[in-house]
Amino acid sequence: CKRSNGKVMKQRLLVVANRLPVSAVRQGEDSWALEISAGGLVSALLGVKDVDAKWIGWAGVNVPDEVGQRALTKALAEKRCIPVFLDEEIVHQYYNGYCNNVLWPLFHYLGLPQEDRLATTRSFQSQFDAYKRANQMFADVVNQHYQEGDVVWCHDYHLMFLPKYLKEYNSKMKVGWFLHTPFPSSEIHRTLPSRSELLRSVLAADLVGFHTYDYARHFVSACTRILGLEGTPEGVEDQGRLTRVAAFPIGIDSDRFKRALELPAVKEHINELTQRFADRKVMLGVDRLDMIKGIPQKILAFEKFLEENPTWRDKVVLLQIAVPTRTDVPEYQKLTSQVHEIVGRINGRFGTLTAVPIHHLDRSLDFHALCALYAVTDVALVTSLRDGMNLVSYEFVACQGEKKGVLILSEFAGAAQSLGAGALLVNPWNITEVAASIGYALNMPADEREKRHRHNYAHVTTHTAQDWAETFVSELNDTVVEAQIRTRQ
Ligand code: ADQ
Repeated sequence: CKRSNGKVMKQRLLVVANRLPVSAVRQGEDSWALEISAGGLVSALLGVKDVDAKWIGWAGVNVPDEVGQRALTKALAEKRCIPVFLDEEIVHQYYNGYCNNVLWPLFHYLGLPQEDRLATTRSFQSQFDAYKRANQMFADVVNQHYQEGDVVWCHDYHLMFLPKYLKEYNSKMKVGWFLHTPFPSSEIHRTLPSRSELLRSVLAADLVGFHTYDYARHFVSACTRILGLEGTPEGVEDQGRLTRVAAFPIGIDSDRFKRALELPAVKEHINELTQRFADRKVMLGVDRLDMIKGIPQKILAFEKFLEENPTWRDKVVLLQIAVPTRTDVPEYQKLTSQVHEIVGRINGRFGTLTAVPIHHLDRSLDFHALCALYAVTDVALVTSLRDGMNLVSYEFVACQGEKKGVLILSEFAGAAQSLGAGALLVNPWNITEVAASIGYALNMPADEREKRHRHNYAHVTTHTAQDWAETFVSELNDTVVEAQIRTRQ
């Protein structure tokens, strides 16, 4: 808190992310319906004490006309949100192109785009240029709303140029950047044509944060190997200026889940599900339908388990809830058909006239339905091929106070570093190993389940999203910006 004219002022925080935490639907020429999405980041920041947060980002809609833009800006202001308007072409090149087709797969070790290599290579440059242009547009909006003393927290791989552009506007601005995905090994990062520019731009920040110590280490190695800078235990040094680099593992708002489980409607839903699956053990997968989530591998492992354990075939069911994302991208359409094909084959092979082993839903569930599902699950399967953290594993643990189910967790999810002692860790590529872990989990004695659950539950309920945000913001406040160092010298 700061004092101004005797009044205690809250620290102002500008949170900049590609997407605002709202969905906006146009109702008329100058009216908009807004719904705030209560995601992890929103509740994390609501819980941070003495901070007055504002959001800056794209509202997810194309608004070409000024009347619409003015009306949306006004409506968003009531939700403490400030829009960045991106046109369709920029969204195509920057968001679908450079962010989702280049950086996202690369940071998850899936390499640079393979198909149509020549065309892709030619469009690399235009996508990269659009990426920089979009970052500049975000920087312009931040700069318009920045007041002295504000701290600016930039989020994710969409905005790697933002720290550089902000510091160019104002070297005194306090800027933090946090990556929600993994940061890959420097050997992977160095394949990227724009590897150096991206690193240098991020280094303009005062504080750079990752989910795990490994990602932070990869980033520092990339800076030392690719840029020839010096890595120190504190971060990266360039000509006497230190960029602090550290791990800040995210968490969830575990109380929100606990409260939901107490609601009569949720309890009723839990009872219904318990009766519906009374004669079966319930296994659960909840993922965005994305290649990094390892959904085909998970389903194939379940098939192998059924193949090798005929006595379990009518005693277990896998509920796989997969929200479609990026549905206009051909790779994602292919993944959807692949998953449908495998599920169909397995249900045809092991189903009966009255029951199937896999229930696959291509959709999102509302929060209360999700909590009820987590609560009735015996074994959760999180088999991401790579995942920055993976909050589904945390959410499952938070809802298992009574049941004490087992978490099977990919060793390539950041969550493996925090929930590893309680979960059964697996290599998701090794279908034989995952199938064996399913068997182990389903047969696990109650005392072992209890012990493993206790470990994870203690972690999830004490390392919350609020703690994460508070730690990041307080560490950002503690960094000394370059401009201040210069004035002191
Ligand atoms: P995501 O890749 O989106 O996030 P994750 O951390 O698992 O992955 O979060 C997904 C969220 O969406 C969870 O809150 C989950 O409940 C919800 N969700 C998923 N499927 C759903 C469904 N079918 N219905 C309803 N809700 C569903 C990125 C990174 C992660 C990192 C987070 C936070 O990829 O690694 O953990 O950011 O930093």
